Amino acid sequence: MAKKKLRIGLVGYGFMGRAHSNAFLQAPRYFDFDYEPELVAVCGRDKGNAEAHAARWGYSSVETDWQALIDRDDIDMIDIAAPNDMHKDIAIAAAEAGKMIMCEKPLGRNADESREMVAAVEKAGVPNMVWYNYRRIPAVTLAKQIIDEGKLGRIFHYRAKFLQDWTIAEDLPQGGAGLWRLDVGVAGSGVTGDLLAHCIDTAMWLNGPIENVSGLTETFIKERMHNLTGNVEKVGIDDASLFLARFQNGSLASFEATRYARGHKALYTLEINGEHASIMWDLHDLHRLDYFDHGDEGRVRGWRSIHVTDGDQPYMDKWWVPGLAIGYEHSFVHQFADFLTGLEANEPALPTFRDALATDIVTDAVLKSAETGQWEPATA
Ligand code: SOE
Repeated sequence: MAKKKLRIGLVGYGFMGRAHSNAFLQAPRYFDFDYEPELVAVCGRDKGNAEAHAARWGYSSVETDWQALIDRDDIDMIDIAAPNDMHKDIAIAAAEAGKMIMCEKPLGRNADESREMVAAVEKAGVPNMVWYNYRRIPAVTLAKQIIDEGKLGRIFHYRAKFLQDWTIAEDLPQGGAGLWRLDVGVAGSGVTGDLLAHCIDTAMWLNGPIENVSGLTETFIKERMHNLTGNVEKVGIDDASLFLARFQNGSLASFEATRYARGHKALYTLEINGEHASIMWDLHDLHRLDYFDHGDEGRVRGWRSIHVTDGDQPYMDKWWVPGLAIGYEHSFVHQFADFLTGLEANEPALPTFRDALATDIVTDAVLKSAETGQWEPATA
């Protein structure tokens, strides 16, 4: 039977444009779908860069105006990999044009933007998903299976951190290509929306909704040269963000994200302690899940380091032979595979825009709490 085409229009050719393009190409090579992705157009402000991206990844055309991309009737799905300040307008216009949408995280620059985006996709009834890719690392998906099977029992603690060190230099400018994450107008916030958002998405997927939070943020470098204006300007983002939380299931949590942890490049770790068992995961060793089961015989009880590479472990039957690891880019491949599987089953693929809004509600609450010094509710 002839496959149905899924004609893709990508907005953005940066780091995430590459990660997504790779996923579009790789997923159908390793997974079986009724859909056949077709890379129809890439859109970016700089025509030369868009053409270079199109040539490298196999897009058949380029656009420099995202509205023109959306207006095309040879595109079914708009993939948003542009900076955060463009997510809302592109998503709403795409929804109004009846396109499916995949959007890079965070959904909006704040929960108000995300609410508008959720309303637009739900009104239009278009399939939608946000690229919170870490859910799709096989070891993290295995953690989800273990928790859902009740193996941890009652959960007491959730602990997560995401540590980087790339903005410590005082002379690093803010703004413009590659550095828009330091510009609050474009990014919305600093590490809260960029890094804690990942931790919160995974946490709520694994451990349910967060009830309230108490946050603490700091901007260590107060002024930076702005690449677009050439002026030294106030820095509006949070460089570090920590918060305590209480989940609706009664468990207590601590979260930390910073770009000032010298020596750490992308140390995303999570740990969950339950009544019967605990799990730990570390992005720097992403194919391993550490698991402690108190039910094991006492003499041999201890932390197991599960090498999540076997065919009966999540996603791994699609890759190599047992024992051979996969990496970061595969989390995007899996996410796109899940999107296509969702289309075929006529079921939403997670996280939807609505799920990602829940994350933005928590990040807003963290930022608010850091300002008020009070605990803040983190539910809609
Ligand atoms: C920031 O450095 C960043 O690239 C985030 O924007 C990504 O979402 C994260 O996965 C890795 O770090």
